[in-house]
Amino acid sequence: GILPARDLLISAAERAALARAIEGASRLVGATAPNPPVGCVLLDADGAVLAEGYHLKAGAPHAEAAAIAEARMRNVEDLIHTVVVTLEPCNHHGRTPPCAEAILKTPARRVVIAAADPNPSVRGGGAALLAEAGLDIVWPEQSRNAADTRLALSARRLIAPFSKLVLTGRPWVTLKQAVDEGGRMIPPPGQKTFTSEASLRLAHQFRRRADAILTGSGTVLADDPAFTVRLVADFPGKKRFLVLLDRRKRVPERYVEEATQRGFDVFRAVNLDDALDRLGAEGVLEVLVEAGPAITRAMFGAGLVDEHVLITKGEPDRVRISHAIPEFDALNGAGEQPGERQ
Ligand code: AOF
Ligand code: ZN
Repeated sequence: GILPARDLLISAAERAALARAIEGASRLVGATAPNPPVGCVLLDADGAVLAEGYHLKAGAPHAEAAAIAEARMRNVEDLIHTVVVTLEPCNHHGRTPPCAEAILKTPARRVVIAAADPNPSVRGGGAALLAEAGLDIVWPEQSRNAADTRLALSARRLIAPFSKLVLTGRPWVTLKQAVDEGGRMIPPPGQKTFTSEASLRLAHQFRRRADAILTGSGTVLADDPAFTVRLVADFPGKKRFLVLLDRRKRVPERYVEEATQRGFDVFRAVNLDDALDRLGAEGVLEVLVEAGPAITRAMFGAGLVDEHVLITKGEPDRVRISHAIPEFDALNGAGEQPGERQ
C-alpha cells in the first residue's frame, strides 16, 4: 500500500523534473506494451538535472536503470540526490533487474513517485524497500499543491492501460466515432469519411498509440480501410493486431493477406469478450475500435469502452474525449494527447 508521506514538500525543481519525465514518457505511449511507458529524471542536491531515462520498449532497461546508466556515462552518478519517477520503482526480477536495488546502489536520498505500480508483483514493494533503506519517499498524489496532484493524475493516466491490463487481463479500449451535426453516425465510419485534415490527423494519432485495431466486417467491406499510421510518425517496426468481428467470414481472404503484408497480425473473433480476452493475453495495452454503428452500440451497451473519442463534423470539426473514469476527463486538452514526434 501507499506509505505515510514523510516529506510532502515537493520542490519546484522536482515538480519540473516530474513534468519533464511525464512529457518524455507520453511520447512513448504505444511503444512499450505489455509494459507501461515510464520516465525518470535524476537531480543533484541543488535540484539540477543530471540525467533522464525512459523505458523504450519491453525487454529494454527500465526508466530508472536508463537514467542511472546515463548519469554513470556522464560521470555524475556520485551527485545523484533525488530520483523523480513517473511509476513506482520495481522490486522484482522480471526481464530486467529490480530498479529499487539499482537506486540503492546510488547515493540517492529521496525518491519522488508519481504513481504506485498496480502490478500485483510490485505494488508498494518497491517504495517499501526504498523506505526501509532510509530514503525519503515522496508521493505528489498526497501533496496539497494542485500542480502536484495534477501531475500525479497525469502519471496515473499514463499507466491507465497498463493498470487495466494487469488488473483485469484486458486492454484499454478507445472507441473512435464520427458523427454528423445531428449526432448520426456516418456510415461507413472509416477514415474516408473525415473531411477535415485535423480530424484525420487525430485519428492517426490514436492509431499510432494503439497496439491493436478492432473492426467489423461491415466496415471492411464498405471502406477497405488500411488501418496504417500515416500523417504522424509511427514506431519503427511496431506490430499491431487487427481483430475482425467477422463471424460469417464475410471479409475476403485477400484483405487479410494484404493487412498481414502491412504488418498486422490478423485474427477473427467470435464476439467482443473473445476479442478482448485474446488481446489481453497477447499483452496488448490499447485497442482502438474503428467500427460501425452496430459494434459501437454493442461496446457501449456492454460497458466495454474506456475512452470515447467523438468527432462531430462541422466547420470546424469538434472533438470530445470522455473516459469511463471521469477523473481523467480533467486532463483532456493539449497535454493529454501523446505527441506525434518521437
Ligand atoms: C519500473 N520502471 O521503466 C518500468 C517498470 O519484465 P520487466 O523486467 O521489464 O518488468 C516489467 C514490469 O516492471 C511491469 O509489469 C511493471 O510492473 C514494471 N515496469 N517498472 O520500475 C520501468 N517499465
Ligand atoms: Zn524497474
